[in-house]
Amino acid sequence: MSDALTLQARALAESASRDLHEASGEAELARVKSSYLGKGGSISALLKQIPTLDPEQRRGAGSAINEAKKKVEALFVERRAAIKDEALGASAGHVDVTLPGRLDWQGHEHPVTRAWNEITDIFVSMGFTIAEGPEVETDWHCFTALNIPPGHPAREMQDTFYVDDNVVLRTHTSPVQVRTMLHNDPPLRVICPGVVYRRDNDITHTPMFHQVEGLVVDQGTTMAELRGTLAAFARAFFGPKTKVRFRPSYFPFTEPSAEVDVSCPFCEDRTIGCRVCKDTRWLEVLGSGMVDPAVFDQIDRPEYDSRVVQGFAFGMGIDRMAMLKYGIGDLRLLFENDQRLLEQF
Ligand code: 2NL
Repeated sequence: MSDALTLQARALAESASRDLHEASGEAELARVKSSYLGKGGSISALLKQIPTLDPEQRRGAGSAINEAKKKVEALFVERRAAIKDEALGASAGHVDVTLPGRLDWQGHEHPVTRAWNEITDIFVSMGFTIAEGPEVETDWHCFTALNIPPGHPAREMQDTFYVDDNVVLRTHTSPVQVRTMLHNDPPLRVICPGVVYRRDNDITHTPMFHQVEGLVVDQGTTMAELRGTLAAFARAFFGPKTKVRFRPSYFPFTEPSAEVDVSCPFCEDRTIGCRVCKDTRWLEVLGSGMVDPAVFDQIDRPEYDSRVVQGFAFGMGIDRMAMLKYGIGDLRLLFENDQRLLEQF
């Protein structure tokens, strides 16, 4: 009898070992374990028979059954760990297609780029063409051709970055218009957007900034055309209700010259406390004027005879236009590339 139980116990331990090995998931493993060691399990049934044995037979059979029980428990723990490892190993080599995808980073148009494009689009829609040119210029293209003679304050060292005695970083985009006149015949309608440099660095000035200049040359061009063109531009850029006013001014390259103000687009119904126009109701946005005949005289081509052609020209800071239109209060924000600013555009 005791020999029979001992043999049965060993046979059960062996079959349990096979069954546990074949079990493929944790749930099946638990079921196999229970079928041997659970309440109605086959090894448990053997244990229940121990009290029916003769006392001298109990010890041998008892230890054989206990050994079988321990073996099954140990195999179960070992196999459970192996199944977990298999599951991890399988997922490491595969893509979980149910995970949410990683989105591409979205870029943002810089407000200066946006203003640059809006301004040039408006003038292109009026029939202007776009011209660009070098940022490093000769003294002649940048100053002399524009009626700024040697000794004029605009070309003094504190304003201009000199590369050498005759070469400068352009302080405005006017040299592009000079180059355009040297290579193209009138009638001419051109705008020149670009980067310019001045030796200035404080709250309202950066040593590099952006400018758009425009030039029209034709026969019979008048101040009225200048006024109409710039008023139409201001309404297209700031909105149709925008009012414009022209104030007399001075530039070495235009005569007469006029400063253009637009009605403040931020304080339509407001009476006090406008941070943009400081309650003046007007914003200064453009410099302009009729091209000084002395500029045409510098262009050594019969097509630009100052007794035959007239022209008007204008210039504006793109950075300033961006600040005014998008309500950016501090110029330095445009040059810091802080994502929190850029993400708003
Ligand atoms: C301003 C004023 C201005 C011009 C630029 C110009 C160019 C040529 C001939 C005559 Cl080739 N004039 N440019 C004229 C008037 C004003 O700019 O406040 N700029 C930010």
